[in-house]
Amino acid sequence: MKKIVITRRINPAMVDKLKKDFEVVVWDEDNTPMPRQRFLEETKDAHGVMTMLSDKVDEEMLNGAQNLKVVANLAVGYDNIDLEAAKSHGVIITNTPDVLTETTAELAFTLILTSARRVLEANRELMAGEWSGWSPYHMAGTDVFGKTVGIFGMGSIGAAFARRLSGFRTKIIYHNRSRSEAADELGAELVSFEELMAESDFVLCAAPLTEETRHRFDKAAFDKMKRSAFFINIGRGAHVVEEDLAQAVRNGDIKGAALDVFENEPISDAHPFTDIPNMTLLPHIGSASVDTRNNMMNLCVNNIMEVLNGGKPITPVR
Ligand code: 8YV
Repeated sequence: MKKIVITRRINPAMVDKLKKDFEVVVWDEDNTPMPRQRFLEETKDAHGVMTMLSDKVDEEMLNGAQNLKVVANLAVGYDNIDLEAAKSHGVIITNTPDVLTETTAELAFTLILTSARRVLEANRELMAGEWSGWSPYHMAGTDVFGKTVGIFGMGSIGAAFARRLSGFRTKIIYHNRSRSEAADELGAELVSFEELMAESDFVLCAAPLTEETRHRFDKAAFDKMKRSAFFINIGRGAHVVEEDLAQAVRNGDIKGAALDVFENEPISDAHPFTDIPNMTLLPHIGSASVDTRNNMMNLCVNNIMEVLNGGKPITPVR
């Protein structure tokens, strides 16, 4: 029987589906990944693997996994995977595009409004019993309507986010490797990185991580932003030089930031971001709705089954 390794607890119905035809090993501890050593051990004789972000699929792992045919990554991003190495070992990599687009755009929208309207600060004040009364500027935030929103990375998530802005009468500008048809339809304007940073009241980073975008948001980039502007990141933490962002927010060079992703996840309460009040921080939950996570798992399971049954992957990474 071919063996499949799954590095997290997933929907049991999907494990049962796989168990009909395969031997399945699941790391069944909630919220913790299969430890690296165990991952290397278990994948030695595996034919298929379902991974998440923190599982590194690299030369070391691939060298040890001689039977491996397919790795299904439970994410649209695949920066945890060495694609070149996978190719040279003849291993197919799949991801989960499309099924998470709308859910992730909703989280981006949640972040923009939460930070603009100081929702977490206001909630913390109330919960701490510190709401002492009403005054005109008490917890006064920033309007989103009528502002300029800049999107870095106009892929499907960036476009789904931009579509949601239509009721807010915002001007939308974007920076992308190439012109986007979806953005054109929304009347969004393609601009340089410098223009994006300088003109936006809200900058949303929704790009996949590449070597060109790694640490793109550094001091020089934040220095270009308006002092009244917000930075929002739902892409990858490594787009940002975190120290530079912390400084920019602390010094008041920008108004605030909202982040769902960090360079080294998970972060703890010792991370410098956690004592900055005008930072909205979430534990990488962009695609975390039950429906979407089920759809993502289902797509991974189907990709693995297709490949191991001699068919073609449904959503291969190219
Ligand atoms: C994943 C994500 O759920 O799809 C991505 O790239 O960042 C999230 O949707 C997360 O990475 C877990 O693998």
